Amino acid sequence: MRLLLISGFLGSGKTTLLLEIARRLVAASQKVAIIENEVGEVGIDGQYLRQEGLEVQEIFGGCVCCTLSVDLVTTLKKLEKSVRPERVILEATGIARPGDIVPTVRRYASMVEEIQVLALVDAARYEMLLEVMNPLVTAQIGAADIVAVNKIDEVEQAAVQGVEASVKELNGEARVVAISAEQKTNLEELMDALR
Ligand SMILES: Nc1nc2c(ncn2[C@@H]2O[C@H](COP(=O)(O)OP(=O)(O)OP(=O)(O)O)[C@@H](O)[C@H]2O)c(=O)[nH]1
Ligand SMILES: [Mg+2]
Repeated sequence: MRLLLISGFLGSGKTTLLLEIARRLVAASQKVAIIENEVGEVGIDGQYLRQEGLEVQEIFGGCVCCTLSVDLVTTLKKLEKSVRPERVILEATGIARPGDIVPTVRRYASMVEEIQVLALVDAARYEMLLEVMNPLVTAQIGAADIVAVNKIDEVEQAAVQGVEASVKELNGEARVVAISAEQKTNLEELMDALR
């Protein structure tokens, strides 16, 4: 199985984007499973998504980047046995550092052949978050293979370019795509990066 890890600060649009990606993969005949990691209550309707052909597992009450890393490995193993998905999409909590999740998966979940890390940033709040939450935001961007600059429908084009430039300074290797998960803008380009 391939694992797509979606990180990004609280409210950056992770769930919205995850559902769009999952639906596109299912439409392309891939077997997809979702793992939702929430600190508090679960914000996704697993029952409803199962009707769409998406298997959903929930891990809540902590972060899979630290206290619940064992639960993540257990859940991946369980999925491999029961569903055998080609893709697993994991929504991390907003405070997760992907750099702490990837080594655990590599080491203890051998059925995961490939890990892609996607960091989502909210174009409208990027500058503010970079200032207030600098270590977390820079860690999320730094660990990403792909950075999606989201909510471009909310800001001017010049502001989007400013965010993209700043992201590229923090991570020169990552592919950067400007999107609107809600308005489904540029999602094809993003899907291309996930192929
Ligand atoms: N304008 C705009 N709003 C968006 C976009 N994507 C998501 N949102 C909105 O942003 C809010 C948060 O979206 P979620 O998908 O729940 O974000 P999240 O990162 O999963 O949030 P948490 O799991 O609580 O950290 C919701 O009100 C979405 O409708 C976008 O591209 N444009
Ligand atoms: Mg969410």
